Amino acid sequence: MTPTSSDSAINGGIERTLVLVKPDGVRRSLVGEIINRIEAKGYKIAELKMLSADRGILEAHYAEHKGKPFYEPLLEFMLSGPIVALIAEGQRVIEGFRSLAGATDPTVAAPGTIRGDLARDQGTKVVQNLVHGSDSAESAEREIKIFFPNL
Ligand code: DAT
Ligand code: MG
Repeated sequence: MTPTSSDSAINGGIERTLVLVKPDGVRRSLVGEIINRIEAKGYKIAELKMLSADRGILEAHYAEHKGKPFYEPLLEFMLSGPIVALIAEGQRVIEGFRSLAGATDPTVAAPGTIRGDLARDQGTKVVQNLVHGSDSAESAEREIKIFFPNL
């Protein structure tokens, strides 16, 4: 089909979201499974890296949770091993990845979701739920800058 000027409208509204595969996902060798679900849904992986986060990066990333009972356990957990940071891209990907990830609490996350299928309560102070996904356009912009400062 010959491209027409209307294609730019059809293909418009492309968003980017920050996804993290948390240390539990890397330890359990679920990086491929998680990336596969993002790609199978039709989103593009625009950037991808493995890193060991430092405390400063995590304090910036999780600033909204400072002072909550699970804040220190959350930082400790996120420091407990390497993570994978990626930018997923596509129309409504921010909302779409949150839907793929499922509810924060893996016990009640719907089957079919990453958390619902692959995670469960481990009896820890912080919920270990395999993935992070930005929750709004503002969060995505802020979080992408934290993990990909050179973009
Ligand atoms: P989400 O990751 O679904 O956006 P969030 O931003 O509210 O959830 O919390 C960040 C992480 O902190 C979450 O993935 C797991 C952990 N967490 C959240 N609420 C918690 C709670 N009540 N008890 C223990 N851990 C919690
Ligand atoms: Mg959140």
